[in-house]
Formats: sequence, structure tokens, C-alpha cells
Amino acid sequence: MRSPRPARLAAVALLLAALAAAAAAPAAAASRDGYGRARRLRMRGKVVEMFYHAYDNYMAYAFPHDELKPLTKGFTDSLSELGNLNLEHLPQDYNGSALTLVESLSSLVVLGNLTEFDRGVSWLSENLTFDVDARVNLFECNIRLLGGLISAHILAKDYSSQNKDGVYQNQLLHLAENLGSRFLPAFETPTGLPYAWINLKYGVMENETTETSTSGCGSLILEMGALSRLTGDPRYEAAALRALRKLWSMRSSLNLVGSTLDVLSGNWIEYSSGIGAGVDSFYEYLIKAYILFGSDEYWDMFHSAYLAVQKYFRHGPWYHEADIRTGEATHWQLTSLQAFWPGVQTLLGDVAAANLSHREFYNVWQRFGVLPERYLLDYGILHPTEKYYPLRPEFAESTFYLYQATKDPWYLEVGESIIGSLNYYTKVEGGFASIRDVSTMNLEDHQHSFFLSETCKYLFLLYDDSFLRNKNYIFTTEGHPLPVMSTWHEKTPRLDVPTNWTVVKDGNQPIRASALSSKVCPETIFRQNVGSPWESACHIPDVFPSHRCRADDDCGIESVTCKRRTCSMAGYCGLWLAVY
Ligand code: DMJ
Repeated sequence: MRSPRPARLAAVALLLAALAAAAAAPAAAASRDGYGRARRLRMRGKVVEMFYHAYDNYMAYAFPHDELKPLTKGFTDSLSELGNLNLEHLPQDYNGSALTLVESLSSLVVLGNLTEFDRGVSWLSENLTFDVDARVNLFECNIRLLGGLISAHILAKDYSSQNKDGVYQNQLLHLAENLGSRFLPAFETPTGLPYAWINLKYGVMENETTETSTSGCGSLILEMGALSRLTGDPRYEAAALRALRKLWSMRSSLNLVGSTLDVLSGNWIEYSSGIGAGVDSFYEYLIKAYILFGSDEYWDMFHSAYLAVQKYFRHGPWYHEADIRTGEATHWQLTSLQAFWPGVQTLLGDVAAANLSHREFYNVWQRFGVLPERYLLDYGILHPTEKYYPLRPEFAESTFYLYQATKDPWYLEVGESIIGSLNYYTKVEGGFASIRDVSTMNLEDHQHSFFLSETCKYLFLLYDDSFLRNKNYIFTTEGHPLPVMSTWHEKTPRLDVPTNWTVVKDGNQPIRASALSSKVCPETIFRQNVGSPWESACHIPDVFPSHRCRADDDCGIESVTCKRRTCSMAGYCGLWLAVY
């Protein structure tokens, strides 16, 4: 195996500045990074083929049901984690929410298929209803349906021809609001922590379980916050924020959170915790909420939580689980879900650490051909029961983030390997099938909707990021883009920048300041120097391009947040140790 080249760029707080800038000149990037334009186009084409193979088969054999059964060309509405939804105007035995269509909308825009996007928007506008007697999982319903609708609504406003003709009249937002209002009874608990399950028509069922997970009640803020900002109704954001604050107040003295809890008592049920299942998106949403809403409260929570994770869960490139009261390791397991973490670290600017972990995930990927759900690090073997790979996106997601931050073509080669495996092991005539057991590569009859909302989207963006050219987006945990807008920002953080670093506009260049960067860093103006990355006005690169440091003085100022980077104990500059 080739070993990855070290990360190169200093401007790593991507998406918001470097990413948009890189997207501005894909052809130049293609020749600069040595990967080759033809090869990039070929890989882009392969991902497009994959997306439509999955999408067309869903539309042919499963729509308007929730998900495709690719082996039998059938459908399923009974997602165990999502429950059943009904649609009006459809046969009585129909029990779905066109989930895969909702999940595909933002990907259709990313791929540039606005005609199909418009068709989907029209169909959903006319047919979808949530007034159904169905018990659904709040978290799954939030990230897949609410997030899918909100993101598609924003994209419809920006891209849809229907909007220009006046046919699109916020129907998706109305649907999202209708769905969001059905979430609210779940939050009526003494603690404000929401029930994990809710009946969309009747609210919380009698004798409903009071057990939920940290990610289940701690990663609602992006979608519900966005819904409040879009509708002007503060109840959604207030409910999600109250739950998040309560959850954070339950942290241990080590600043760690457990993985399951009781919503009535506010006590932890499971004290063993990590960055994978049951917790993952809780961390992701703290940093993304900070980026989307600009409130230091989210940053402060994330900052403490991140330090605790790095201190108690990290072991070299690996992350194990630990007891949140003592910090003692409990389970030494790599899980497929953990592979989102390098992406979050890249978003933060901790590229070196992200690259280290990503490399290890790739080693395991190469060993099995895909990432097994759970791998026992202490024994070097598969978990006896969790041997599956349900087409999860997390490793592709981190690969995309790392490529955006570094422009190292090695990540494009990793993408080739992911695409190769998916096509070789999981492609069948009727779509893409999950792998039941990675040791035998036996398949399972299920094409999860996140294959379209996330896996294909991140792989596409790896080779063609033109969607990111004119706007700054953050992606929800389900891969749905939400634009970072100054109007959603609560306040402008203090700008701690030496004035001599403020760059003024070059009259020959168009201003490319992002909504976020112009808000958090009001003087930000992007410029393009031949042969150097685009930088924001407040950006001061680390002294060493490798980001290594001996002291805080070797570290610069983050390009997006304009916050000072500091030197970690491991000797890398990063934002996570910023001292205010
Ligand atoms: C997705 O539904 C989301 O990414 C979620 O946060 C957890 N993982 C699945 C896909 O693996």
C-alpha cells in the first residue's frame, strides 16, 4: 500500500473558505494536484452511474415506498428505526414516506439534475402528509425526513425552475413545519430531553420507552434550528437547544457524556461511551451548530468535549470506549460509524490527526474490502455478530473532507478504492445491496436511503465540487447541505487580528467573501495569488507547513473563525486548544 503524503495546506478550516475557493477553479486544481483531468472525469462518471443505478432502481421498484430491496426488486416501509408513514391518495396498504426520494433531492442538485429535482419536489408537494398513525424514531425522522425537506426547500428557492415560475411556494417548508410540529410533544418531559419514539398523529404513546441515546436527543439542533430560522417559529430551536443544554449538564467531571440515558430522570443508563454508535452526531452537531448559528455556546461545549475525547478515548490513531466517570478504557473496538471523526477534525483544522486516523480506517477497509461494522482492536478480528457493511458513508465523507483540506491526490485514490469496492461487492442488477457479512461478502436485501443522500454525494463531491463554488454549506449528519448565512448568525465574535494582516480587495478580483466568513470575520476578502491557496483576510498560516509546533507562537490564526490556533501536547497547531 502507498503511504499518504503529509497534509499540505495551512488553510484547513475548509468548507467555508478554502473549499469554496478551491471549487472556483476545478480545472486548475486538476492539473495542480497531479491527478489528471481525464481520470477525475472518469471517476466522476462512475459515481454518477452509481447514483442513478441506485436511484432509478428505487424509482422503478420501490417508489413511493421508503427504501429499495435491491436483490428482490422489492420495497420496504418498515424501517425498524424509522417506523411507517402513510401517504394520502395512495392505496390503503401503502405505508411509506418516499423516504429515498426525500433523501435524494439534495444529491440531485449536487449532481446538477434540476429537472429530476423539480419532479421530486412537485410529487412530494402534492402527495406527502404526516398525519398518520405511525410510531417513528425522532432522531431518524429528524435527520432523514426533516433534514431532507429543509435542505431541499432551501435548494428549491435557489435552483428550482418552479420557483422562478412561481409554482414552488414553500411547499417543502410547509411539510417540514408540519413534521416538526409533530416532534414537539416528544420534548414534554421533566428534563426537556425528548422521547426517542413518537406517534406522528397521537404524540407520545402510553408506556413508551424512556430510554434514548445521546445522539438521539443531542443531534437535533441543526434541523430544528434551521426550521425555526426559516419559519420564524422559535419553538423548534428552543426545544432542541434545551435538550442539548440538559444533556451537556449531565456530563461527567471528565467532560464526557454517556451513550444511553433516561429522559424522565435525566440519569445515564450506559456509562461506557466513545465517538461511535449512540454518540457520534452529538459531537458533530456541536461544531456544526457553531458554524451554522455562530453562537459561542456551541463552541464552548464542543471545545471541552473535543479535548475530553482526545484525552480519554484516543489511543494513537484509534478511538476506544471508556467509562465516563473514570476514563478507564472499556471496549477496544473500531466501528464503521467512527469514520466520520476525521471529517470533523478536518473541519476543525486538525488535519494531521484526521489523516492519521483516516489512514488506519483505510487499512481496515483494504483488509476487508469495505469497513466492517465493528472490529475488535485488541484481538485484530471481526466482532462475532456485527460483521455487516450497510453501504455506510462515513469513510467516504472523511475522505472528501481531507481532500478538500489538503488537495492531496492520494485521497482521490482512496476514493477510487471505495468506488471499486462498492461496484465489485455490492452492485446488483436491482441497485446496491448491503453486505451482511464482510468475511463472506454475502449480501442483504436492503439499499439504505443514506446511500443516496450521503455515500454517493460525498464520492461525487470528491471528484466534482462545483456545487460548492458559490456558497458555503455545512452538511447535516445525513449529508443534506445547509447554507451558512450571516442572517442566521447571532453575533460577530471578537476579531483578534493584527491589523497589518488585513488584506484589502484587489480591484481586479471579484470579492468572494462567504456569508460566514464575512460575519465572523467582517474584513474577510478572498484573493487569489497564483500558485497559492485562497486565504481569508485574517488568516495567518502556521509557521511550519507541516503544522508541527513547539509553542503557541508557531501557530497562526484560523482563516474562517479568525481565532488563534495553539500548540497541542502532541505538537500540532489547531483551533481546539484556542485560549480566549
Ligand atoms: C446516517 O443515517 C447518519 O450519518 C447518521 O448520523 C448515522 N449513520 C448513518 C449512516 O451510516
